[in-house]
Amino acid sequence: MMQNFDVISCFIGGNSEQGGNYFEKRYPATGEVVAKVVESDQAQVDRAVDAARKALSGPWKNTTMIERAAFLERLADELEEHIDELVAEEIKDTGKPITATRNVEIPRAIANFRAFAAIAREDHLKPFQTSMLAGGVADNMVLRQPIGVIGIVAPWNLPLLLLTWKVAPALVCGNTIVVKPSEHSPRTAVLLAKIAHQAGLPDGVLNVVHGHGADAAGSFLVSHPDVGAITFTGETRTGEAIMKAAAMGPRPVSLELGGKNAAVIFDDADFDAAAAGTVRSMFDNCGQVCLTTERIFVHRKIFAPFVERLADLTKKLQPGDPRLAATTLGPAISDIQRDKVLGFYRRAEQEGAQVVTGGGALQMPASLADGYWLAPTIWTGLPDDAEVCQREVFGPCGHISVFDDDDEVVTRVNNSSYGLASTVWTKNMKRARKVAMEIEAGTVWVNCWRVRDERAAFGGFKRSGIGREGGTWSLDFYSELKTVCAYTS
Ligand code: NAD
Ligand code: 6OD
Repeated sequence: MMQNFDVISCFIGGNSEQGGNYFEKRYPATGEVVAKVVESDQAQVDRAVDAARKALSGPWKNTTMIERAAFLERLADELEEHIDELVAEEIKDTGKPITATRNVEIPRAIANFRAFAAIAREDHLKPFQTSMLAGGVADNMVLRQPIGVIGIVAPWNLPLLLLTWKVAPALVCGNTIVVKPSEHSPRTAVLLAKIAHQAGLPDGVLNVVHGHGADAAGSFLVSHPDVGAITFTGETRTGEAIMKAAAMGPRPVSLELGGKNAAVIFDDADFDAAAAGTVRSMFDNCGQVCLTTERIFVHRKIFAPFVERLADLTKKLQPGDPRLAATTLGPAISDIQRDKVLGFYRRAEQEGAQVVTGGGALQMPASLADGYWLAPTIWTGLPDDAEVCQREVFGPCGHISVFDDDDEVVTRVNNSSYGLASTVWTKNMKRARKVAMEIEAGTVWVNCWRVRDERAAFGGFKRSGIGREGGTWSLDFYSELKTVCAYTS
């Protein structure tokens, strides 16, 4: 049977590399084993880091930021040529619906290269002139230099999008990279590395290893002493383990972690837009986006009709074969994730939740019956300290609470250990501004959701992360800043 599987290899020093051990990868929509993936051991991770270290003194060393920006644009062109393949590979790993993958996710992943090319071109660090007591001046020039080998540990929910968000700025700053994609989504990382190599990236500049996280390839990578900085997107608890590993050195670490994001719908909101936007923010990617709304606060005056509208719109979601254009809801990434989410569903009901819609697994037609399908679920009636109002579920569900006034709702939104994102729906922009300033979150959307400009800062307050990505914040993370101070006369 094994010979029918795709074999997903590593990419090290410009070459595909097999491994001694493999693990099985299943297609989430059907549960079938569709690939075997290399489980990189310590020696393979060491080889990848060594290849990246050696590449630092190869032809890549002599490139300028402007040349690297031009390469990023060339790479974006090449990726566009391969868009169908990237879409197909991403779907095989994740079961994402094709329409969103083809129209949003993969194009946005490619756009990260164009965005960081533009950001690099516009980057100019300010010089300072110091007057010397003895006369004359010294010119202080602040310059960027690469850090060295960057270790990237990536999640499975938006695999290529979140990976290129790190690879693009790391490359434009002149670093070399070892990526460990999630064990659930290994394909597009390797395809990216191969396409980049074909587009002219020198051997060893972008390497990919595979495997699991704890006590496996992930931890081998982040604890490798030749990795100069570590960037991670994933769960908060994993972030804690990665930060401990980064302390050895110590090395800089960037952590984009979990969220328990709230939406606030005021009674003066555009009702239709708020309802449609909230449903999208709850169920996009089957709720598997760190920015997903899992807590919804609705003003008492519109509570009943709003809950009814959310339920109606939720029932219109179309679960089905991810390769069909009409499908709008895909499966969970794995049986473990599905069961974890079903555990939350069960305990919410035990805590007294009223199920407005959903509440269990989805019964699918025979061809999809063994996939990891979850009913999109809405609850009401729970207190703010209930489990599903506090812990990140990372599934297609959310709880709706009623509120009466602005100060009250801000306090309740902030009653969370997370602080990644929030959404506010109101036509009163003065109110929107005040509430946005008071909400403890790295991003607050007003009358929209998940609109992102790559030049803006992105990251979390509280347990949602450390550091910011985006624009020059990414350039700062991926470069050493050096001041050259020259006395000129
Ligand atoms: P995860 O933390 O389980 O895994 C992420 C990556 O870390 C995987 O590649 C995994 O193999 C690796 N890993 C796990 N343990 C490790 C260890 N001890 N050392 C090194 N690497 C290790 O996260 P996930 O399940 O892939 O993603 C879901 C979580 O990620 C959710 O909490 C979600 O909110 C969060 N997330 C956050 C953002 C953000 O931008 N803030 C984006 C996407 C996902
Ligand atoms: O959509 C984005 O740009 C983005 N950064 C999403 C992060 C999602 C985390 O799961």
